Amino acid sequence: MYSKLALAALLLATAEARFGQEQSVANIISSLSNFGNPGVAPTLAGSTPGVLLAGANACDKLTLADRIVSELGNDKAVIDAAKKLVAAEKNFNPFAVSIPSICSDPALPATQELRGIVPLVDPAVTGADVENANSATSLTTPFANDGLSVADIVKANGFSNFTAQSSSGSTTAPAAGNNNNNNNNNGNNGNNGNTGAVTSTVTSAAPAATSEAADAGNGNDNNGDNNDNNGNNNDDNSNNGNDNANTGNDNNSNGVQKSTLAGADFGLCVPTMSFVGGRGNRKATEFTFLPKDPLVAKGQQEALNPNIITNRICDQLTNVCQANQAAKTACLDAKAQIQALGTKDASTAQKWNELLGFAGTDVSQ
Ligand SMILES: *[C@@H]1O[C@H](CO)[C@@H](O)[C@H](O)[C@H]1NC(C)=O
Ligand SMILES: CC(=O)N[C@H]1CO[C@H](CO)[C@@H](O)[C@@H]1O
Repeated sequence: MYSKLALAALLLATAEARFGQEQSVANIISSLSNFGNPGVAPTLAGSTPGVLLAGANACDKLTLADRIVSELGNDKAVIDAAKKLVAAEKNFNPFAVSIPSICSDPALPATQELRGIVPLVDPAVTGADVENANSATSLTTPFANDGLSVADIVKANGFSNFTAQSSSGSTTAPAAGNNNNNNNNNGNNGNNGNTGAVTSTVTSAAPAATSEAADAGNGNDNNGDNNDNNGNNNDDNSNNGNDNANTGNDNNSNGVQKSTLAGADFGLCVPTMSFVGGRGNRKATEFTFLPKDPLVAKGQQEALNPNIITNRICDQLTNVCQANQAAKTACLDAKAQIQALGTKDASTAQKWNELLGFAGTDVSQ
């Protein structure tokens, strides 16, 4: 058991190390504040991490790169920043899939200066050395791209170990490597139910949204099962391209940590809360509450009063998370309990997380 935990912790550490790049691209975009209307560059920068998360569509970052140029202009600094986004690595949940997804929409990116650039991929993926060298080259010397999607260009230049994803979200597994797997088509429909069972320890939202040790304890055993199912889905895609398989895939691959509450699906979000000292310009001894998941926290100031944050989290379940009714009901119930409790310390955040099925989440970061 210990070694399993240690392994999960190691995998998380690796996954977390890779999350930093989302923020580094966001920083590059936010440095463009001299361009466009006031406030536009920070808004675009704020949208950047979201399109690089495991749950995002692979085409979203290309659409955002186009927007950066259309809203901030085509000064070289803007183009260079948008290129970095096109070339950026998009996360994937290593517990759910073993290969990245790349956009297969030939219309994207629309901006000519951004075309012919291919993305970085996780160095752990077989073939990544070729792709990552290509990505670096493409920033200065774009590849031939006429009528081609980024996925086409990537493939034409020697890397095919990825899932092609259209703007609408449907996916096609790579042709290579799956040809022997026709038998896996049977039973594919059974995979559609995975949402409830997935207990991935990696949240696509951010490293801060995950509690390493405790999550590892919760989710470990199920991870293996999910990996197997995902394998089947991919194989089925390559053979049939059928829609049922794709639906199943979407549910499995969003990579968001699931609640242990039966029936509660928090959708794209992990609704946990932290209690941290020294946030913003506060003294190190002044502790505040904040949602851990950046998607939930977006636009929210840290608060001394936990009820502000619980209220926000419950609102966000409808606004951005696509949570189900059971999750929303659990949230309102937990909100009332926290209010009744009246405490304002780490135990308050811990209690909240526990009430929503994320017991053991590290509230200190
Ligand atoms: C794709 O990469 C994964 C992860 O490294 C590896 O397990 C798999 O064998 C690779 N597939 C092909 C066809 O190279
Ligand atoms: C079985 C299952 O949970 N399917 C869901 C997959 O995701 C879609 C879109 O979010 C839902 O509509 C399905 O119910």
